[in-house]
Amino acid sequence: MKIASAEVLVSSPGRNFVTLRITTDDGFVGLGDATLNGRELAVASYLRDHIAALLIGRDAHQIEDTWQYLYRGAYWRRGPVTMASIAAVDTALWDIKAKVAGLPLYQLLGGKSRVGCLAYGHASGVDLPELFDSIHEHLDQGYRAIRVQTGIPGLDSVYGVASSKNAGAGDSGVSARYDHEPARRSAVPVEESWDTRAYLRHAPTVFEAVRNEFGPELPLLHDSHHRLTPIQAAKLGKSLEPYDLFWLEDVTPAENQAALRRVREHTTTPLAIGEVFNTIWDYRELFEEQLIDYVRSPVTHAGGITALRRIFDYAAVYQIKSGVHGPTDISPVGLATALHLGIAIPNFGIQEYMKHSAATDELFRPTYSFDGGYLVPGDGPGLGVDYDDLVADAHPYEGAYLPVNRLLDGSMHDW
Ligand code: GCO
Ligand code: MG
Repeated sequence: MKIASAEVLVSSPGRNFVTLRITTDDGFVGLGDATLNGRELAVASYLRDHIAALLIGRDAHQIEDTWQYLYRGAYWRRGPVTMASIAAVDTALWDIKAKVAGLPLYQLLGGKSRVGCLAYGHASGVDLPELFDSIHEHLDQGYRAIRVQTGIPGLDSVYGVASSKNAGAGDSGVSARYDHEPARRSAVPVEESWDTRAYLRHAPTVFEAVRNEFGPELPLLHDSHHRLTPIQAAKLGKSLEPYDLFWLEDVTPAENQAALRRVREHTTTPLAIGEVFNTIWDYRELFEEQLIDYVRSPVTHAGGITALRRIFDYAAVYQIKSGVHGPTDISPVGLATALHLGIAIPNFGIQEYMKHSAATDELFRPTYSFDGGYLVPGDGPGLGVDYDDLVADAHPYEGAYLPVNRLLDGSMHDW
């Protein structure tokens, strides 16, 4: 079974998605997500200009060999553009293999290990009343685990927080309160401001209020988006201990993994990291020294199913679990892939889940379901996701950027 075509599809049903569609000579079709938020066209070019032609005529069944061919063969290893491109090829080939077998993809990964993948949603508000409303909305929608982000007194807008008072703000370029809102379109990134001391003072008061209102049971998560130094992160982890977080995410910048050693020395708050990591090598120190509790890499940016499964197996040796990145800038193809993997692996932890817009679901027609707090992949052959060209034609690419962040004196900061 040979690969006959590899098409790179860029569409924008509210936000931009890059999708690879591989078709075999006997007519099987597989999809892979290659979306890199704010840098989409770089991946589209890598796939179109440097990979597509290499795939034609290859045996579609040889997934591992194709992965090695693209990774080792490029010489220029790692990086989000390369690894998102390889991920899309890998995922599309797994989709095809499962369709040929007539099985949902998770069956090829060992079958179900659980009834569903526990999901967490994004609740946020500029102040406590708005935050509480948002948590209630999420609970009403069935969520059983909640990420909590709020505004900080003195700052106009904060990453991951959106509300009626501050429409449009959101960490992935969409409103976190109303997940289905479109990406912010602008010729240049929106600028936000940041004050770490105000944040460190405010965060524990928010979690105290949330625990008082919602009780001790509800799993709560929080994302610091790489903004702290190790000692600040240690202080935050310690100050949040009484509120029993499920995890504290991305406390320090991802480049320096050793920073987490300092954080770990000081706090028992569980740590999650990895949404911007793209290979198994990024985790070596973190796993072997048991510095983290959850792996955040998405299939889309970490080289596909072949590579992420290896990362999870390595993590399992150290009792570290999955916590796959799943904001709306991961397409339904990427989310479906995470669910097939998540339902099969032994060390599943939790899955991030923000609902996509209606237009996005119309385009990709995902068959996964969300019920009682759990996400379950579709039971048809393959990934259970489609691509409707007619719908895509109505939603052409439009440039959109993630925000940037400055300290109050104007210095650029991690956002
Ligand atoms: C999360 C993330 C995202 C990222 C976004 C960047 O935990 O969901 O921090 O929202 O900011 O995916 O494109
Ligand atoms: Mg995050």
